[in-house]
Amino acid sequence: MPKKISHIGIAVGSIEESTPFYRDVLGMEFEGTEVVSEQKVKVAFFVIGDSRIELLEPTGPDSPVAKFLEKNGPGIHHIAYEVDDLQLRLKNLREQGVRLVDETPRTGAHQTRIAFLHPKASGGVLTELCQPAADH
Ligand code: CMX
Repeated sequence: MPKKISHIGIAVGSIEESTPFYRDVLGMEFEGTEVVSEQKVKVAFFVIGDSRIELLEPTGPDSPVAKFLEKNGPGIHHIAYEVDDLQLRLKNLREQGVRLVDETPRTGAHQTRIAFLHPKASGGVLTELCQPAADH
């Protein structure tokens, strides 16, 4: 069973311009930014209970988030569930014939191991599974 919602990813054109809404209007704690080069995004995290809101800004025109923004404009991009057995889950999902974006885990923000399920597998919601780094 997934342990919790790790974060909700929101695609934005500019983290700088979007930050005041989350930090100042909603009053959430800003945790910092990080470039996730493997995913071609810059991310910013805001703490909400035991979860996060993750703002996603593309770092180049070939970023999946750039494509999303072009097609849909800013908005909710994905939901990430925290798990502690990512490899095993991917194996089980493959065996169930679930359409995956990532067959094997990749590196996400904070050195987490992540894998995406295709939005067509879940009725249109891009789904991420994420396993925290061992020393997290
Ligand atoms: N949520 C829901 N549906 C989405 C979606 C999203 N975020 N992104 C794409 N789709 C849908 C599209 O609307 C399209 O549907 P239709 O065929 O009905 O029009 C379909 O999926 C294919 O989309 P596309 O625009 O043609 O884009 P691609 O197939 O090239 O890529 C996807 C889609 C999901 C495979 C790609 O975006 C991907 O690999 N995503 C995972 C990686 C990622 O998003 N990284 C950024 C975040 C990293 C992080 O959080 O660290």
